[in-house]
Amino acid sequence: MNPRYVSRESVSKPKPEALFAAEVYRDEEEPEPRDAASEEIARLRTELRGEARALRVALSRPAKVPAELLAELATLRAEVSELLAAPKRGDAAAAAIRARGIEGAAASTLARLAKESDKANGRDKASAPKRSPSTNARLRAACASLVRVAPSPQALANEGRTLIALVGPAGVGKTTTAAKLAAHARMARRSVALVSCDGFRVGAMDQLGKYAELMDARFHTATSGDELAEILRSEDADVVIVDTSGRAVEPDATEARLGAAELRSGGRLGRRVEVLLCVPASLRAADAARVHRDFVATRPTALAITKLDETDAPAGIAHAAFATRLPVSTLTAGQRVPEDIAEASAEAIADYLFPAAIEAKTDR
Ligand SMILES: Nc1nc2c(ncn2[C@@H]2O[C@H](COP(=O)(O)OP(=O)(O)OP(=O)(O)O)[C@@H](O)[C@H]2O)c(=O)[nH]1
Ligand SMILES: [Mg+2]
Repeated sequence: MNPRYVSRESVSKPKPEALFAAEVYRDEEEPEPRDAASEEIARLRTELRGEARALRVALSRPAKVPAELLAELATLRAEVSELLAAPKRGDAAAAAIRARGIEGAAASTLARLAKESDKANGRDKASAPKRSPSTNARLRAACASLVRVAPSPQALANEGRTLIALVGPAGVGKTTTAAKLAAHARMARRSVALVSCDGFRVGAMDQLGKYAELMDARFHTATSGDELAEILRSEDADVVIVDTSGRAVEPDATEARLGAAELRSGGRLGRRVEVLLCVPASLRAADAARVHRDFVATRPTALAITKLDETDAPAGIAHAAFATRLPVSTLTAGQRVPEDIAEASAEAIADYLFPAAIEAKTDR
């Protein structure tokens, strides 16, 4: 594990009510759509109108507005406003962002944040002249506004009773991350119970059961929401880790119970609940919103970015943070259990998205 990435000091506390840093939400008058973005804006607007109609219909019924719909609506709104503020081509920061594989509204947001820091710097210069930061430095600072960081469940598990659940698409590394977290908790002398909800894929329960055996952890399987709730209520291990299947979560799925008020409200479970939405570092912008929608029923609390070792341009960090508004708490970069896992930090995320090595290329 890289010791640079495990410092608790560099990890800021999450602010549940603030989805992004304040500057991301700055109100501004909508300029006229520019040619390059107008087609995409028109498409998103049509989609947004459709979502708004569906929302009105849902609101007119006594039933609650589905969380998936609200999540999608919020993403679409943010995408439209960011595309309206799309930067000009030829802008050095925009070119660097494209070169790192960051697309869509996440790219526009980063470019805008970098530009804003430019203006602020210009004002600074008038009063106290100093060398302006490089494009790379401005982009690294912009990353810190776009991608929030939350304390890792790895650290939280050492402090009190914790439930950590891993949700996300198939094959992204949920079970491996569960095993890494379990191993770290055992190394910190915490008692651990592993729970598998994955009765879908052949051998999935055995995979987690084998890890439980190796780590001297209790092991449970849950095939329904009721079974899962019962296990979570009765299990007294310090750390309970729930592994799930990689399918989109339907309301009657076992893992849908993770988002239920009976487990989440007012600490009724008697433990801190962390639901990690696992996404690959290579996640494309177009897929990030869908991943959020597919797993929002489990009410994720943070992102775990996996397979950072498999790409040189881990734009998925920016795409997932933008689409889900969740902070990043966990980074995994390899298959080794327990070594290849680290707590997220603003510095590590900036290093991945805009490494110092590209400074010379992006500098003005
Ligand atoms: N390179 C790399 N491989 C990883 C990482 N995390 C997991 N893997 C590998 O990815 C593959 C799938 O990992 P799993 O943990 O089984 O993924 P999963 O999300 O549980 O998969 P399903 O249960 O099928 O949805 C395995 O070969 C893991 O060793 C990582 O950070 N980097
Ligand atoms: Mg699995």
